Amino acid sequence: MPASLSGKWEMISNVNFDNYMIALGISASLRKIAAKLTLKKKIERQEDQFIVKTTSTFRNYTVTFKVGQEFNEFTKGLDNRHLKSLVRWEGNKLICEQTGEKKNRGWTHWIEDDKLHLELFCEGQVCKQVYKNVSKTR
Ligand code: ECB
Repeated sequence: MPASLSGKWEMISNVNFDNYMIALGISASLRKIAAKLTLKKKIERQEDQFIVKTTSTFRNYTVTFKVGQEFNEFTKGLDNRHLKSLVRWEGNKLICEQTGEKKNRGWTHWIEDDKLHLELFCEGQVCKQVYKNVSKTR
């Protein structure tokens, strides 16, 4: 059973995504497309280094970081902003703070009941997504 964030995941719920995208300033036409997507995550971890790939039939987004080490993030294909991002552990939650033009922006990942949970937040809006594990087991 998946006890870590690593593996392949597929979205099974997505709450308040539209308001999160509005907070990011995403256009109505793009939000309409994005709202219909079933997002997938592939998370790879080597000690303190993570690679998080978010994929869909429309666009993909990859971020690579080391826990505790600030990095420059460019949200290419999302809201296309330049951020200073920093990821840390808080208990079993992996928390990213994304500093830039938008206030109170970031995300939190954790495992609960063998599901990958994600909160995406921006300027007071919180989008809550849950992913089921689709890693091949053999
Ligand atoms: C990669 C799929 C993007 C599909 C939506 C395309 C356009 C809408 C523009 C912006 C919407 C904002 C976010 C899209 C939602 C998910 C993309 C990744 C969110 C994220 O920051 O995930 C973190 C935590 O897993 C790792 O990058």
